[in-house]
Amino acid sequence: MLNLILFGPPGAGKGTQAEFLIKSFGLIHLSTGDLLRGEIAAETPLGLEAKKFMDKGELVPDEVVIGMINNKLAQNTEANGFIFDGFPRTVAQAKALDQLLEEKQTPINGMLCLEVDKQELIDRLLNRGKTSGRSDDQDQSIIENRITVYHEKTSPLKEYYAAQDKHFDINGMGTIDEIAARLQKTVSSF
Ligand code: B4P
Repeated sequence: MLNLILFGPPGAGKGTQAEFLIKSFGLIHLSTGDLLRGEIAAETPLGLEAKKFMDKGELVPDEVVIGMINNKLAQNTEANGFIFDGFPRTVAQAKALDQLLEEKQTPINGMLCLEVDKQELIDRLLNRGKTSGRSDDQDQSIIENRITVYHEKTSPLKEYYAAQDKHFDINGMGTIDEIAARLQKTVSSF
């Protein structure tokens, strides 16, 4: 059983690199961003609520996101492990995840934090916004708010996982293949 967290600011390459890790290690991908966008596309009450926050670049309330992850874990009891992409994003979410995994006796093995310069993040997201249709990628002020929210609410999680000896910084600058190789090397050591 291997449980990994892919961590980093918006545009750091979490979704991109998750695809490589899933193939290499046979894990189930749980991206809260993708799950929320699925709820929005299906126009569910949860999606309509989440959209109000996502359109402004704010975090969706913890209880909404934790409930969604809880459901997905319950639906995948036979999995080899999970890659949590974009989750947890607050200390409350991290504590809830630890509790859910403790019940299954399958703790997090490592939290992999992709480090990328701010201007590179903005360039990547504006570039994706040209084709993705994601409104949160099309406006520089919303992107900058997402990066600010990351520094205020999400980056303190590095200390949370460092205290458990589970925090690993990965250089997220360079080509997608170069970064995938760095991640692969770290995960192979677990
Ligand atoms: P997410 O969907 O998680 O979006 P993200 O942070 O932008 O990361 P993503 O994985 O999509 O992008 P990537 O860096 O791979 O979250 C969106 C919103 O949902 C949040 O703002 C929040 O409102 C809400 N939300 C999600 N989870 C939540 C939670 N747990 N709690 C509360 N709210 C939550 O890639 C970005 C771009 O860079 C892509 O176009 C990619 O092709 C490109 N790229 C990647 N690597 C590259 C490289 N090496 N070189 C050049 N380009 C690269």
